[in-house]
Amino acid sequence: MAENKHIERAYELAKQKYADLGVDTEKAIENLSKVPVSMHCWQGDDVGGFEKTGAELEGGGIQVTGNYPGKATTIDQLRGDIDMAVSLIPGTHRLNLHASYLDNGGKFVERDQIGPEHFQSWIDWAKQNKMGMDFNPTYFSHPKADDGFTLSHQDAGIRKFWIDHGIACRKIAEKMGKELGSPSVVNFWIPDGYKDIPADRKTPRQRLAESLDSIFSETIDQKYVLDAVESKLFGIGAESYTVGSSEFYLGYAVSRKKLLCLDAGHFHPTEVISDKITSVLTFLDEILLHVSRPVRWDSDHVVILDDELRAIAAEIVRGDYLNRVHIGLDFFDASINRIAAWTIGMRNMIKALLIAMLEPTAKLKQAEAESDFTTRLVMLEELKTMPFAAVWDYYCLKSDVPVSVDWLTKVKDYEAKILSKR
Ligand code: RNT
Ligand code: ZN
Repeated sequence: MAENKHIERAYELAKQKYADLGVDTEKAIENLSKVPVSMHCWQGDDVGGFEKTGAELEGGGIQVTGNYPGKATTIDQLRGDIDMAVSLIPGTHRLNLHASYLDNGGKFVERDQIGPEHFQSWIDWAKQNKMGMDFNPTYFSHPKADDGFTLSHQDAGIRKFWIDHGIACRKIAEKMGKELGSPSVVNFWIPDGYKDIPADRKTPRQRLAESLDSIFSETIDQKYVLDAVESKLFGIGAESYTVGSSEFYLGYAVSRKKLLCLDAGHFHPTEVISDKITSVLTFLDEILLHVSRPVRWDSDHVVILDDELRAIAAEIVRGDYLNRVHIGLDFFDASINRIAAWTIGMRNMIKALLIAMLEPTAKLKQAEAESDFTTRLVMLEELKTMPFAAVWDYYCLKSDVPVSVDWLTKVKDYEAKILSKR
């Protein structure tokens, strides 16, 4: 247990050290507290959802590995787990829900039939928790997605089913946006693609563009809904061709004025999304990030404080993009305690933003403008060992959440009392 007076003393020393660099730690903390991160519901139950009782991932599209005990199998359990995680994370954040997490009162509802009524209990719950909500149509784990195609399917009936699902999801999100007072980002990701080399790469892409246009044909006020489209490089079972590639959705987003979603795991292994932020924001008003961690492939490991996470945060802050970049997390690890997974990822994202806000960016840019690359490199290296941890601990203390590793004690306790009884 870290003692408060030690945390405060360490903070005062750090504050002085940052002030010497021209950085105001109080200001950084204040700015940080205003940045919402959208926490993905699907880490809590391995992307199972509540369409049927005891739902597991079926069919292709997404892979989760691990069988750590205690996963949430009911809506109440998932909400309890989210509450627990949120109590360990400083700041006010958002909940990112998938359509398959509907509250259908135990009676199966097909995806093209869902409506705001199936999400009212989530909206009420989010309101109580002072969280905004983001939303996702679910284009996987469904018999009509079994052959690997949804919105670009060659069968018009199947396409229609998935178009109707997309339309229903925007209506649901509109209700969320209206009731919760901030726009709900609705992210479209589909798994469509071929395992082996296609003979026709063109037609599915034309069909996808048409399907998306049908979904978006109704204008919904951007005060309530922001549509996003997420590209991908490949998937398991779709190694040779992905209909919704990066170029496809970049073109779509620019031409239709949609948000582009950049998922950290959806590019070639040496490509990083941190370098894409300034590029796409030259042409788009807003984007969505799926902050994830690919390990050799799109493995969706828990987000850690690595160089790329720091670079993502630095790009957002340096570019003054906090109002144009919606930060969401996207990972699912079923091999460790799921509440810990959320907490690690969320705290790291926020910590990376803090580190970015503690950077004397103007000084770095000045060195660069003067072509003094020596100073630029020296400063960037020195910044790595600045005492940001003291500012972070102080921020946690002031936000009434556990400091340092103390949060793990609470998770272990919750595991013993609740998770292990499931
Ligand atoms: C899949 C995409 C997508 C999903 C979520 C559950 O590769 O990253 O964002 O992870 O919709
Ligand atoms: Zn994603």
